[in-house]
Amino acid sequence: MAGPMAKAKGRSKTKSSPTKQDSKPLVGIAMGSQSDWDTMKNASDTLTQFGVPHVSRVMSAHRSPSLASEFASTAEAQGLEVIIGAAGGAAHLAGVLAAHTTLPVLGVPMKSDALHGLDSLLSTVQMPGGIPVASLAIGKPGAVNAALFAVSILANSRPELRAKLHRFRDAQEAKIRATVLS
Ligand code: RP5
Repeated sequence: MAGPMAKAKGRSKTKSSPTKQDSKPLVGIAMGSQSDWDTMKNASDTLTQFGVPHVSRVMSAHRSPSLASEFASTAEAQGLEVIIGAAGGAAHLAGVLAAHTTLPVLGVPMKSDALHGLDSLLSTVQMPGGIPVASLAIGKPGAVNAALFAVSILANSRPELRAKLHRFRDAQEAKIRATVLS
């Protein structure tokens, strides 16, 4: 199926990749609406950059609650190790996903029309004690950072992925050091 409805990407093509042996997705990217895909594609692209297999799905905590609970409650058995949950408005998707799994859930608040994402941020970050959601920044920076955070979690047991993260940071710093203002 095309688009974000069921999109598995990022399988390694190189022998040395830490994820070569993992044919199944390691990260699940869930978003509340297809309208979130423009933003969440940045998370998918970042995971692809690191060669991390992942799947992107649309599911809603309020429009398709059974799909969201089924996705989260079967995620571990499916081989997923991290879930990214993105939603806007009264953004309870990440919290609902976290309620159905003990896998780490990273929440990305979407920028909303009415309150520019402040509603999404507070809905995602203000989880009552007992069910954690790690919340990232609103919008694209949060989407990119959620993917980087997922990579860093996966890197705990994949040294080659850790090395890729170091190379990523080094390149980022080199770019800043090379910046010349005219
Ligand atoms: C949330 O409502 C979604 O995550 C999205 O950010 C927001 C608006 O959804 P649409 O009305 O564009 O489908 O559930």
